[in-house]
Amino acid sequence: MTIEHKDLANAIRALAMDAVQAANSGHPGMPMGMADVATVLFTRFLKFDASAPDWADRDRFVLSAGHGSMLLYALLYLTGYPDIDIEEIKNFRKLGSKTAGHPEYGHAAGIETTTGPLGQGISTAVGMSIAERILSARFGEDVVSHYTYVIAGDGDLMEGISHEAASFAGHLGLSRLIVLYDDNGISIDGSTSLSWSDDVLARFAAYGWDISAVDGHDPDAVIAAIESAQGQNKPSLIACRTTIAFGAPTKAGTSGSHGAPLGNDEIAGTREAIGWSHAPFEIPGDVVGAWREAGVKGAEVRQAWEARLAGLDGKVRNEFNRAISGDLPAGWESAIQKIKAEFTADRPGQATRVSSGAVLEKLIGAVPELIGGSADLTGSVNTRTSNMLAISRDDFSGRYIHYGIREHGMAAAMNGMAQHGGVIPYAGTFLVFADYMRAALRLSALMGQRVIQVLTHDSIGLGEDGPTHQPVETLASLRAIPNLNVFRPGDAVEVAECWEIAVSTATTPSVISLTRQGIPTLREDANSENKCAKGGYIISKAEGDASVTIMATGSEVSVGVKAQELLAIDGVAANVVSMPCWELFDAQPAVYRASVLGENTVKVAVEAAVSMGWEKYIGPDGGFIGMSGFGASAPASDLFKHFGITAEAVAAAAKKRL
Ligand SMILES: Cc1ncc(C[n+]2csc(CCOP(=O)(O)OP(=O)(O)O)c2C)c(N)n1
Repeated sequence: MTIEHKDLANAIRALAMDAVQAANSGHPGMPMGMADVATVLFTRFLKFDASAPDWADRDRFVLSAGHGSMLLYALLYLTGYPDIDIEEIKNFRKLGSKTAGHPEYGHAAGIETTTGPLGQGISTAVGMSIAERILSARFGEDVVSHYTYVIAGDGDLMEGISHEAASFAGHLGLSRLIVLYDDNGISIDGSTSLSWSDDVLARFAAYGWDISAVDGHDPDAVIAAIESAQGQNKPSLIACRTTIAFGAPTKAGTSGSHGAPLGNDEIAGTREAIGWSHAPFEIPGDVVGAWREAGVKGAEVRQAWEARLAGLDGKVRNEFNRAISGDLPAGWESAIQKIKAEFTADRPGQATRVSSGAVLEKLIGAVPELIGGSADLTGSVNTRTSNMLAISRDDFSGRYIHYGIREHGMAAAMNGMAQHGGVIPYAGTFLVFADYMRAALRLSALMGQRVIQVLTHDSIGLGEDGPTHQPVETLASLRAIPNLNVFRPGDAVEVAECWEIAVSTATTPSVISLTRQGIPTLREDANSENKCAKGGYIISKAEGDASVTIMATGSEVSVGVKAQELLAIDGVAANVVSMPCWELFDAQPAVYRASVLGENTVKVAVEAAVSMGWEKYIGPDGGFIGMSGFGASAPASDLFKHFGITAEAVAAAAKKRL
């Protein structure tokens, strides 16, 4: 029997409805509606080899409408990806299975990104597409030339982040980004007309995208649309008009099929309607066979690519392999050593954002895969070094990205760049605007991506811009995110050390929180030991046995050192602990932590932020000097006095407890 398109698509439909029914949970509608489009994409266009899921020049496929995860799991099973067998499909959404509720990044080979929060997937894909262009400019079209395909739903395109991301993709003319929009007019509450009347095609055309609309159940129309999209010099949106839960006799076209099992009667009716008589989880051998052919088709293309890679100049090839693997260039740390030595010799009294710029001046030359950027605050966050050229739609050979005022889109794009591999993205904005990127930053942490956020103007110390710009709760809220290293370096040397950790930490994102205002250099030593790597350490030791431990981060470390001097005058010995990264400190052995914090000392913490979290270090009886509400607009030095964040206050808090 010849296998037709309809048989291939129906295999997806059957697996989706049966797996959701067995799990008694999940979203059958979207996979059933988009089965035709996905079949066309995976059998005709997507460049992949199921036996080599990590092949560097594969096309990327992002399921932005991640609730339709059964679509992806069915595709991975049918095309023969090693991680997903029929047992995994049967165990959909069960504890410990690879087929989790939303396709979680890293859970199984073939899953490019997790897209639970709507809008993130399409925005992440923009970053993947940027990375592809950057690497292509660096290593040549022969070894880097692939598409990024996205399936996105109404929900993705309603979310604000998709506006930022699509606008930026249009600006950069990302011609290898092709979005297949599941235009089914249905979301959870019912018809999308309840809340949405956008002209989506006109919107994307206005962003500078190529647009088209097709019947998503007509494979020939989908084929023609993708072929046309591939030839454009801009990103493409193909609106695929589909029926959610296509084939279901009463639930097709209704929101009832969006996120609940169809039920046994409806499933039986669907089997009849689509002409699929096989038992649940039974896919006829010839249908699986036809799908598996699609899964191996890319092997030849991959081998041809491997031959091209092998033909490259040895140095270039090694460099390509190194960058893609995520390993850093040999000897890159000497850039950090050099700048640490300069800082300890010059002892600058500058803002840590300025020190960060000086670190980058050295680092950019040493680590060619670092790609910088900012959300329109380049001069304030010091992320662009003197030699960096900006990337533009005509030239991706630069190393700097002007993301525009799109913090959320920027953070998502950075996730995509990191996931793509071959580049390490860092970018800056003000710390208080971390809230604008939070959902994407949470995913950086969840997915374990090496992205580095340079977040400056990190306290009332920014001064006159006032409380709208002065973060008080932001550090605490970022520290609450698991697997995110929040660095707040206390002087220039610590800035260099925190950068060293951030660049070399492959599976944890970093926030580097930096001051606007000048602060003194405290560290005397410039050897190769990275003291910040332990998260916290005694930066200034008391003479004699300490009865007080003062803990601080960032600009308040020098406040702590002054308080130490005041206490010494009164005969009180205090150690000052700099705690640039709580997460790293908490990961140290208990003995180390105790040796730093002191066993029976009075504890006082000082940080120009709210106290939340400090309890774990200062205990119920310790002192905290910081903020308890929002800031105010005034010169920084007046604000520190006004809010009582002074050495005198720290010393008094310590003495009160002795
Ligand atoms: C940021 C975010 N908000 C809300 C949700 C919950 N949610 C999951 S799917 C969905 C509706 C999506 O509608 P659509 O994209 O049209 O999908 P379809 O109904 O076609 O499957 C919602 C609100 C989410 N996953 N992410």
